[in-house]
Amino acid sequence: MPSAAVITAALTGPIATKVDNPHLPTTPDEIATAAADAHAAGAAVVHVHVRDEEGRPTADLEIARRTVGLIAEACPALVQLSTGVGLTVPFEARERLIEARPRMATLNVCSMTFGTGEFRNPPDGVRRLADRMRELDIKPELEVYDTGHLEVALTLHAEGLLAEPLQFSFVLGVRGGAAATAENLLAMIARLPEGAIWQVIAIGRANLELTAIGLALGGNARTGMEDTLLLRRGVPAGSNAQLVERLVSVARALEREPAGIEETGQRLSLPGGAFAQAGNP
Ligand code: KMH
Ligand code: ZN
Repeated sequence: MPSAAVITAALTGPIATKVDNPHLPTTPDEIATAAADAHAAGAAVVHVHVRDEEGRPTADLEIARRTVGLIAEACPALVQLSTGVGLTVPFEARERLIEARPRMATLNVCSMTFGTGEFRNPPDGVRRLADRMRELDIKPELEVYDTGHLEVALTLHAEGLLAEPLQFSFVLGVRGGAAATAENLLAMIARLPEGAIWQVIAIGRANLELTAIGLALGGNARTGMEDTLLLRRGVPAGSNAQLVERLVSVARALEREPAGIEETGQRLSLPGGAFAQAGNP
């Protein structure tokens, strides 16, 4: 029988603004409300970027702490804080964000060209961040934008910096990373170690198709206004919850029920159990 699919809602991201879509949540309160609605629609995990008062991506620890706390008050969804933050924020500020003590956080394993900018993830910094995540019992999601990044992640594992099960996001369609094609996805899946957990993050037009292919192949799935502002071609998303509802219906059509919090915690071997209080040191 096919397993349940862990659905992640990427609520905000670093790039879009309310001008692009007025429903984009940007303040801690808006993000917490969007998290609760996305959770009610079927998301077990919420992937969170925070913004400053001007709406710019920030690694401000106080804003992150407030946001993680408000989400924990609003719903039991597992909080995955982005340490990718945004291209304008230095790595050394980004890595401190995990001191806000989310249950999960992203670990971008390589530097790369990212669209017209640069995404800096230096090897020593990545190792330091992975080490600190282990110390704090924060589950890393390994962000892999190309096949070479996957090899670096496997090296980190071989060095003892990552606990099993390894959790991967295959990010496809960033200019500077692998293109959003089924062939690229299959090549990456073929290199996964036994027992690894994975999902597709497909940027742009191929978002829904590649997410569906990922689900059909046994992966988990992510949606949300970080990845797409459109419900379908020409139709802006009215909320993150609407995007989650759409993804849940795709998953169910493939006989993949959305995984609940407890099952997600077990599948990811989250330390402290699925319901350990988010935001607590
Ligand atoms: N925004 C995506 C390209 C992160 O936030 O650390 C990947 C992502 C990674 O969500
Ligand atoms: Zn992100």
